[in-house]
Amino acid sequence: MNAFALAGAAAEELRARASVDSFDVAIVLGSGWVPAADALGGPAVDVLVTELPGFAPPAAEGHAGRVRVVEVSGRRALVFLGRTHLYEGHGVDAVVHPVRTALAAGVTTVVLTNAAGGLRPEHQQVGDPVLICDHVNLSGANPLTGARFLDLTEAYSGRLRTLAKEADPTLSEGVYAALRGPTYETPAEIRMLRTLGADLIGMSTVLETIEARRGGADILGISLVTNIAAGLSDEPLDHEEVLAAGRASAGRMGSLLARVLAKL
Ligand code: 6GU
Repeated sequence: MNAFALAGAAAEELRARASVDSFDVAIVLGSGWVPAADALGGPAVDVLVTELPGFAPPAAEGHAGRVRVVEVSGRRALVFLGRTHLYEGHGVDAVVHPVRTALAAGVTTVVLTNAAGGLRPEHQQVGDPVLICDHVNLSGANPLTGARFLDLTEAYSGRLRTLAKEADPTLSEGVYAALRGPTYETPAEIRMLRTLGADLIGMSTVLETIEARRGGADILGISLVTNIAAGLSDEPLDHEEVLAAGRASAGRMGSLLARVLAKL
């Protein structure tokens, strides 16, 4: 089965499990955001990705590897708890499969969240959510390989960013740069990325954004600053710190998402 047929089959299975014809919005929760899922409320139906066609086996990490069907603020949402990263080695199709599945299930708005390193400690603090206004794709991959040109002038919807700022006026905006990982950057790479105009650094999101734009969805991207990048603080980086920042901010992130969905 080709990648799009697999996504269609996964969407069909989700429709059947949830007994609904269509969904309004997809939310992809990055590692820092999975603890926020419960703050979105319920009642919810959880489906293991291992029971859906085309999903890569989840990397062991908390309660990742599930898709939650839940109504939030009157919107039917598909919430992906965790994602597949390019560095896991399953390829680009596996990385964008949740987005393809959501599009096949009728979604027209995609909220992509991630845990990111902050490159501007002057005005970013650990635990801050930041709206992604643009990206730099340094992953070395692209889901449109083999296809043709796509405009990305406003990949992250200005309308949705305005809605998010109405929900939380303290939100700032930043440019998200994605590297392939899985190593964190060296201090020299961080200096390079600051020079390139990046404000946030991570290993996800950009390929999903490209695929969602291909499908015509509007995208809201939100990074949770979980650490200050290498060389900009005295702290060495470790993944546990990234997850802990997410846990500490779960309530705030969950209510931010619920308030944004109410405005869609
Ligand atoms: Cl500092 N770098 C990358 N590539 N990804 C991250 C990160 C840093 N912090 C959270 N995710």
